[in-house]
Amino acid sequence: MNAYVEKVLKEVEQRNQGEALFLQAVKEVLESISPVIERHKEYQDASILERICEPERQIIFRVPWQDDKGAFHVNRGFRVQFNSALGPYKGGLRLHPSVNLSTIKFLGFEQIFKNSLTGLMMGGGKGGSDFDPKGKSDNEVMRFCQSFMTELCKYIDADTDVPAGDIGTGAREIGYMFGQYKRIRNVFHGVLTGKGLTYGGSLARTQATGYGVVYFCNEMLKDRGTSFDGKTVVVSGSGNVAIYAVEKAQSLGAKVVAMSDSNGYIYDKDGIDLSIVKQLKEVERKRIKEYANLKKGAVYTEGCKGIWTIKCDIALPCATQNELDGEAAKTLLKNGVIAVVEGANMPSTPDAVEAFINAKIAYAPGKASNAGGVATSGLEMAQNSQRLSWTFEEVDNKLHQIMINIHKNAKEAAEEYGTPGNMVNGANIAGFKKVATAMLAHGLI
Ligand code: NDP
Ligand code: 2IT
Repeated sequence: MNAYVEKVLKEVEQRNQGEALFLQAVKEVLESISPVIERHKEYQDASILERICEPERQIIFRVPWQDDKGAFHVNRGFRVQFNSALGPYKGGLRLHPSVNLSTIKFLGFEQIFKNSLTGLMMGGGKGGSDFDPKGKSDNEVMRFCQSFMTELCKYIDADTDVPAGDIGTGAREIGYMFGQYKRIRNVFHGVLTGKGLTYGGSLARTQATGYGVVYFCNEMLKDRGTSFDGKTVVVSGSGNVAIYAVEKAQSLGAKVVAMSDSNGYIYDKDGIDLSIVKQLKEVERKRIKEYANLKKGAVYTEGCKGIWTIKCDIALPCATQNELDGEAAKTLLKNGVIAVVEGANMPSTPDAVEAFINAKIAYAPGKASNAGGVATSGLEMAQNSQRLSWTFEEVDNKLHQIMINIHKNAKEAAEEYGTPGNMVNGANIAGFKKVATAMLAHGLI
């Protein structure tokens, strides 16, 4: 590693002690871009790395709310406005009990490079809370979302910072948050994306992340002279990203045999019936376990990590960070996996990533392959600014083209810097260069 990059990494580790996820994300990016720093002395002279690793602004706030029995609760809210070199801060809001500052900083940091890769004008940010929407009534979720937005609305705006969904934040939560923002600020504009279709949402945003993952994977398969047709696929998770990755993979002729949630996984040798999963997860908010009661021949196994022991050609991790470790990677490779393309953010541990790269399979990091979600959020912002709505086909075609471009740019950057086929390096380098160039142009800020 370049000496300046190493020095910055040490400083970042020193200043952010205990923030394991954030440090994992920073280390990967800095290692990848080391050869760029060697070639571009101007980045070091302008302390670009020190600046890019420090969020522009971090907001942490109290979120008090009342449950249905009248008891008081307090959660912690976060919004990390990481980098605005390319546009308004943009990134989702995660609602999950595991959320802390390190989680949000890792996601916000990744988002800078992901948003840059989309080619749209979006900076990087992320937010959320340690609130757990699971098991809460609609009214409890509404009161939480209203309280969360009562504070957050002071810091966001359609041209400043535009949050969206992520784990635990879907159409219901975005609706409550949008309502409260509009009520307090007395403006109706595209301050959030992932909105409902009746009040400014974009067609195809719901599908975008999952479809984008499959579009991206398809480009990698094409390069290797193959396709989804007839392939056996395993998709972890059963939320927004997982469901629409399965839908698109099936439409391209793949057989998806497994999905999961945080409790366990289902194996359906005949191919997953997605309509059952949608009903269970999108409508009834039930556990994936129920699938085995509804579909003959399907088997449920407790514990989600076992999903990677199922033999498959293509694995799409679409649940959460570090869900696929070195051991799981070894098992997948032993079973003959040809592609691992990430729908989640940082789902593979560093050991797993190394194993995939060494094995020279088609491996894509989330910041490239799941960028279709935020890209389509960017398209939602564009439609809101125009006060127009595009058709499903129009948005889907743009999404498809964006994924093709990201694949091409990451692939070319990997080649340019001497590591052909390494999409981790390619994505980090291509994403970084654009942000760094803009930061240089803006002077010392
Ligand atoms: P959802 O909340 O819709 O679904 C999350 C899924 O992952 C659920 O099946 C959930 O199971 C599972 N999951 C969550 N946490 C864990 C955990 N700790 N261990 C095992 N499984 C877990 O979220 P999304 O589908 O939106 O997000 C999935 C991933 O994709 C995340 O990494 C997110 O950051 C990323 N992403 C999302 C985008 C979007 O547009 N929504 C865009 C780009 C990336 P359970 O219900 O049991 O918790
Ligand atoms: O991780 C992500 O890119 C998202 N959760 C989507 C962010 C967005 O602004 O649509």
